[in-house]
Amino acid sequence: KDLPMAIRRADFADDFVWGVSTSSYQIEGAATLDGRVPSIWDTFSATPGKVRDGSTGAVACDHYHRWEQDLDLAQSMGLTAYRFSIAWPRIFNGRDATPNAKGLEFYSKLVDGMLARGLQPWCTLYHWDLPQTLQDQGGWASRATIDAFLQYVDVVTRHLGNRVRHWITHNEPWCTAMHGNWDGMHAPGHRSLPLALQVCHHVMVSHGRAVALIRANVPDAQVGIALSLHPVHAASSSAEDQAAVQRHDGLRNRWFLDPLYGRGYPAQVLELVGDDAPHIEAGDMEAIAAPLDFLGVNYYFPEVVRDAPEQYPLRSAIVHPQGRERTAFGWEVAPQGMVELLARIARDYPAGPLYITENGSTYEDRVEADGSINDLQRRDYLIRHLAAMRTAIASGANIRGYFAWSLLDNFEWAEGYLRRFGLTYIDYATQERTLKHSGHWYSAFLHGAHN
Ligand code: GBH
Repeated sequence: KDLPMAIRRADFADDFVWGVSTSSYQIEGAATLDGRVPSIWDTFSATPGKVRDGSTGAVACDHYHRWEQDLDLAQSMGLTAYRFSIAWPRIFNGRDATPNAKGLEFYSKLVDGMLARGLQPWCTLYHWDLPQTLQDQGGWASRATIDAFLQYVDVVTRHLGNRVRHWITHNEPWCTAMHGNWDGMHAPGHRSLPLALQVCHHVMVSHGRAVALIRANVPDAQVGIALSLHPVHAASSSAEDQAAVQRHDGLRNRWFLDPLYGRGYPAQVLELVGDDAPHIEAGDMEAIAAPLDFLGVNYYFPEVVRDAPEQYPLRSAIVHPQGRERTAFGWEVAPQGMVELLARIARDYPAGPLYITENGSTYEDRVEADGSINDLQRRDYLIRHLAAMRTAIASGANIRGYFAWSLLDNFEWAEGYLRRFGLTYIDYATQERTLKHSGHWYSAFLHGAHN
């Protein structure tokens, strides 16, 4: 297959990690099987008005039953790694101290399946599916959830630690905290800034304490966290808009990066939020700053902001300038933003190895008469972001791997099944999987085809 741009796998290091990412609630389905209890996403998605097409993840891609086929597909693409997440509600029901053996068995089989296919397992411990029973006891707003998380992490890492070396504690704490509790777009759907900041703090403490626990349980562990980071740009060159960028960046990016690297929460944001700041206990900030083996960066798009004095607390507002290339979601397509973001992390933080743990796009895929799936825009998005990564590496960024979001079309949270991010098309009526043009391109790239 001809590649439309001169980029080759050989442009990257031999041991560069080439992966795809998925998450449990978005693909597994089998929501009531083998002892799985409801998660906050089962509750939220079943609440009218929360998910745009009224759908839930009850069936999703039925990956729980079709995982062998899905891993076969990943292997056939020539991938070297597979990032997945564990559904906490398959392991603990939020009441009993004993884990659910059937849940552990599923992930044990899944991991063995990856290893048998030459796929390095990258395990995310929390990709948003909190057991509903724990939410009923206060969820992440309660410190008790930190302890429950550690108990879950302990069991999972003891069970899989002899086969899984790469661990990601949390996926995108910003989304867990802010979409879940500030704008209410995600489960559990609250709308309170102080609540969101407290949740955020507990999630970050649970991250830091999990790092130590994983190291204790897994010989030779590589532990990191996956943050959703955005370059932040000013709507204009005015001094006011430039200052708004600093404030916005403070909560979007530095709120996570600064404490992870031992600098505490940014003073500027603490001042802006005043009494809405989280309650912090002795030792918390030290816990959050536990040294990491790598940082996972989920990169999708830059944000453009303007000064907006009426907006609490950041006095900034996101704007959507006309005339820019965008995906069907309205997210700006900006490969250069990834270069900028990676350079900024390397400049401002002692971050060590970086991995792009997610990057991807949603478009209206065209099903052609011959059954092939035409997604040339997604293919170009992928190529241009790989080229951007090559540029970033050439200028010194320590990037060791790339995970495309996502292997499969899946349950896209508040958008339900309306948004497809997969390199593989899912016909939800039949659960048939068809590699899209983008997936064929990635596969050809990985198999060393070149133009
Ligand atoms: C990732 O989050 C998730 O990890 C993954 O599960 C998800 O499927 C994937 O992205 C694709 O969405 O400006 O109103 O559109 C991406 C994080 C989610 C953060 C959307 C910014 C902005 C909402 N982003 N959010 S809006």
